[in-house]
Amino acid sequence: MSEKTACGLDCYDACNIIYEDGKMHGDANHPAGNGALCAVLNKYMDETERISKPRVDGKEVSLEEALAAVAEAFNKEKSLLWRGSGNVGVMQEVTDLFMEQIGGYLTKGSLCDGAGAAGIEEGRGINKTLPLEQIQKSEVVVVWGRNLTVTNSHLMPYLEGKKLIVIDPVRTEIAKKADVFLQVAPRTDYYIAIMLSRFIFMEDSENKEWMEEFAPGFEDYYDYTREHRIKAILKYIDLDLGDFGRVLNYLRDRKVVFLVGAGVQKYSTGSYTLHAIDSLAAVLGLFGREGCGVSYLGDSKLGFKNPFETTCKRVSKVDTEFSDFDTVLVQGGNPAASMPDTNRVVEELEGVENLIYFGLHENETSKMARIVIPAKTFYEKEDVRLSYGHQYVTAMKKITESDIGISEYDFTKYLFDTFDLSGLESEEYYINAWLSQCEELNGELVSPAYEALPYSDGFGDDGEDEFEFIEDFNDDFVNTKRFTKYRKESQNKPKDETLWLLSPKSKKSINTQFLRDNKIQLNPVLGFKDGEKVKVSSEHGEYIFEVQCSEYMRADCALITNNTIGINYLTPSIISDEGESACYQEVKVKIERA
Ligand SMILES: Nc1nc2c(c(=O)[nH]1)N[C@H]1C(S)=C(S)[C@@H](COP(=O)(O)OP(=O)(O)OC[C@H]3O[C@@H](n4cnc5c(=O)[nH]c(N)nc54)[C@H](O)[C@@H]3O)O[C@H]1N2
Ligand SMILES: Nc1nc2c(c(=O)[nH]1)N[C@H]1C(S)=C(S)[C@@H](COP(=O)(O)OP(=O)(O)OC[C@H]3O[C@@H](n4cnc5c(=O)[nH]c(N)nc54)[C@H](O)[C@@H]3O)O[C@H]1N2
Ligand code: SF4
Ligand SMILES: [Mo]
Repeated sequence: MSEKTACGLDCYDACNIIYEDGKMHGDANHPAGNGALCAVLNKYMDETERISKPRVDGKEVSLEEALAAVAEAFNKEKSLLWRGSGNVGVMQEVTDLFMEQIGGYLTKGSLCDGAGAAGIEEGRGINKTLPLEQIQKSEVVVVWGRNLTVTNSHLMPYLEGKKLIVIDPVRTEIAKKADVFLQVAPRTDYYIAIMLSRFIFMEDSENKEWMEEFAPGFEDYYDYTREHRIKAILKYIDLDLGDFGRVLNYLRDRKVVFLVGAGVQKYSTGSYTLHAIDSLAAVLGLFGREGCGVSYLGDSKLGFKNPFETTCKRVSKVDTEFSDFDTVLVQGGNPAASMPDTNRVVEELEGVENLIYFGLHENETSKMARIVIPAKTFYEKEDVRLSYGHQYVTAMKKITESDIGISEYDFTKYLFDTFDLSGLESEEYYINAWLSQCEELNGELVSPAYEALPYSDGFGDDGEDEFEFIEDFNDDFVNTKRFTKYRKESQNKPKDETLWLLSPKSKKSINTQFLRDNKIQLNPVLGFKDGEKVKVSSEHGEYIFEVQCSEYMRADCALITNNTIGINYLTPSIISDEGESACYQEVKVKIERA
């Protein structure tokens, strides 16, 4: 007997999984997979111990007792649900319905892709997903701040035979395969996109015909690009005209797809960067054309009517003031490690009377919680998997049973029953509410927002708007006083000794789930040795890491993957200009021998 489900982990690919004779394997027929699952699923997930027993005040108790403690905690005046993305199935949101009933709070904003998504909305109105078949039909692929072989590996077959441009501060695996690789200074992508637009206008390679119909503001955008001084900017971004020339050779009159990742937008200016990249794509006329487009983390729920929509009040997910609440339910997340500015977060969480952790694994947050509720894994419950990387939707079937834990639906049902509330439909009702809105394409379900050629009619909700070019850029970070302290300390030295801190994803984890790390990657010219312990500090905090020398790094960057214990002691809890997003990389760090 075989059954199909989908991987529920937070990942672009949303692989389908076949369960056959007690074994799991990938679905070779699924458009977003090649039959192979990744090492995270095959190995690291199995090796990670799950929480098997509920706890209250440090003591193991029965599930009934733990749930009773949860109910009592929700009798308090002010409560908050802070949900992470440990499982991205839609049923995670069913708990919102209970929060609505008790007048509780939810969060708004994003630890992930919110700044970039806001920039996309500025230009296009809505953030539609670029279908996989358009990537397939392209001639040139620009991988821009997306670590494809690690975070989106099932897209690799789509790149075969294509010209490849990679823009990244790190010589990643995908960069090594590139026809052109720009090892750029971090946080300069806005300028790169503007300069590329400017050069395209200068050499008359712009797609005027397309712009006249869909983006008539292009004359103003041309003027805007001309306000940017070429010489000064090239110096600032550390690139020369030859670099731009090599990229332009591939962009002219080709079918081009940009695969933009989270890396370019972990800054206060993240929205401007995506808006500038989209504006570049518009100059080339890449929207609505076969084999062309910009792919970013799409809005997976676009086009769906969400049965879990509520009218709850919301507080920021990025700098959440947990201690304002009597009861905080952390579901599917690990804020004590994954949120920026760990010193602040831990202090805030310590101020919560009833911290409830509802999750699978022991982590920094579960250790602080007064009540711990074990969850079911995505193999053990019914759900629906949407994707931010492609258009396909999969019904997640329950394929294994376990005595451990409780599903989000059953948890919610328990609370509705205990509080004597009405209005919760059956689990099946909600599953169907999502699945019944999908359409079918080549035997697979696809999102109701699916269009073969997004934006071919135009932009905005109804496709009747024009594309809006970027027309301003606010940056109060670079060349301001924020780093005076660090600059002063290194004043007697010839140059700024602080390094940009990059924190991309790891092959061995999904965020803080599964294998954790303790390394910092540094270019050997900085003089540190492999295995050496260093104290890394920023204006927000400090932590000790172990050096791993890497020639693939720029000398002005340090890299600590986001599964590394202690990383977020270094990061700021500031919020992006647009999109209410975290700005993990808006920070420079100092390295000293520990
Ligand atoms: N420095 C730095 N920090 C970052 C980032 C970065 O780039 N740099 N990236 C950020 C990004 S993009 C993201 S998305 C966030 C992610 O941060 P979080 O959303 O906090 O996710 P995780 O830290 O992976 O924690 C997920 C937890 O979910 C639980 N879980 C898994 N499956 C289930 C389930 O089915 N039910 C329940 N109830 N629980 C489950 C597991 O116990 C696991 O510990 O991290 C952010 N943190
Ligand atoms: N194995 C694995 N897969 C995952 C995850 C995981 O934890 N592990 N997490 C999932 C989640 S939650 C998300 S949001 C996605 C994110 O996946 P991606 O979009 O790939 O994002 P990151 O891994 O954060 O970083 C991508 C690249 O951006 C580069 N970069 C950093 N700063 C800059 C910059 O200023 N400019 C440019 N051009 N590049 C820069 C980094 O060096 C890195 O190579 O991955 C998902 N997939
Ligand atoms: S983590 Fe990503 S690549 Fe791995 S099986 Fe899940 S969806 Fe596929
Ligand atoms: Mo994410």
